[in-house]
Amino acid sequence: MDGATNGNSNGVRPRLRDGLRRSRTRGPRYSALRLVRHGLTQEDWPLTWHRQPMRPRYDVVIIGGGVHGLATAYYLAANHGIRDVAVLDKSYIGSGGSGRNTAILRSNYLTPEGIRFYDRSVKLYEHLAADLNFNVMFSQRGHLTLAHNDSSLRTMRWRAEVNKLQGVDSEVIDPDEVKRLVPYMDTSPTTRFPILGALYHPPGGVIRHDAVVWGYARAADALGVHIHQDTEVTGIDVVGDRVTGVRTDRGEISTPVVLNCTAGWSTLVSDMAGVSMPVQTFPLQAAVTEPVRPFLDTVVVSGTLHVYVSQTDRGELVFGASVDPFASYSTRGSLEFVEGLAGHVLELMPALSKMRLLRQWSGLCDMTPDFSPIMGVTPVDGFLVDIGWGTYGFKAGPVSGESMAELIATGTTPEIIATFDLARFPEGRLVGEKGAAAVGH
Ligand code: PYC
Repeated sequence: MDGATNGNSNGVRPRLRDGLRRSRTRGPRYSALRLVRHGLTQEDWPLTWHRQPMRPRYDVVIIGGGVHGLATAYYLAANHGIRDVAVLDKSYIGSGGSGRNTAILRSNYLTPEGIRFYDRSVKLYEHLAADLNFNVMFSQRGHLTLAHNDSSLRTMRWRAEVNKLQGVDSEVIDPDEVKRLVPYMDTSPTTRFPILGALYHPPGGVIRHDAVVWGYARAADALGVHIHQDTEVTGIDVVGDRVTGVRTDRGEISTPVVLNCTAGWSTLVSDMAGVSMPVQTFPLQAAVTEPVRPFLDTVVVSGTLHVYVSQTDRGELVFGASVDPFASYSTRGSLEFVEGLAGHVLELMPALSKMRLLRQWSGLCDMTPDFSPIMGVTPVDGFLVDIGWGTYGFKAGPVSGESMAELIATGTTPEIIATFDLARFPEGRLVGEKGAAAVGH
């Protein structure tokens, strides 16, 4: 595998390397002292990121201003000194999957490759607030995946063993221990779906997803990256087998490197470069309740009941389910979802029957055949992808950004993402992660 330029070293990498500067230029730092000063002087805070004029040329153009696109831009600038980078989003940053997911982080996957990859992401998330000087509110409160039958208990044991071998903290616990962690859970053996045990993953938790997007945007902007919101890509120019630029509704940009970091529209964007992807897009719905006093310390997932729930710092319960059972680009909520969700939540925690839902929403999930992403080079030189993120994209933002930035800067695919290449589909090297998806699909 040859890296960013797909084996073609004609110009892109040397030029990018020429611009390599390692200093980590930062904008004004947030600190308690600044907070007091701003309070006293009533000065305006500086803009978190800036609206820049669009240049006719960039070294790298990233399509998609979610966590993956912004993290890639940040690591290109911070780790490799590549700052002539544009991030384009057809709407506002974080308006896609990054602002619509249920913000669960974990690394308790099934395959060694998947576990190592998501574990690196959790590690980067652990230090993100300090790295970005932005409070991303990562709360490592533990993550429980319930098993309601023998076959899921067997999968939990399998995952626990592979996790341990990879150095990731996971173990199977019994219903009494589940009850200790979640006192409101109905763990009695007479329920319709009795809990036989659970995979407990202490490093898992939740984060403030918008803060992650804003933190990466602020840090990338401070390093010279241009973030262009409301800028829709309408075409990708390919000459011979090499990318030469993108067309947008605000004009054309020439560039030797285009990275598709879109979720939900990844096939449409890849089609523009003439690269077809084994991806189908499904809506995924979620909902949030009114706030109540804190009572749920862990993240709870039930694959059998197709539900996951966590409590925010404000006290709301955040719920999600499996993807809708039909491919679609619709982001409308449905009554069927809310009815099914409520029934399933009450199977687990009957005491919640009086809680009221506040809001529901939906996002788009690009599902691949093996429930693993597609990352790396494509048959078009300079056209790279970081797509196929199903229902697990947000948790992979930092590691994806770090590795895609390395690929672009060095031209070599980092080992940690090598297994997620596009070529695995024709070559039959699938990385089956369905058994570790949050819920059944
Ligand atoms: O994979 O942890 C997960 C997840 C949570 C919600 C959707 N996917």
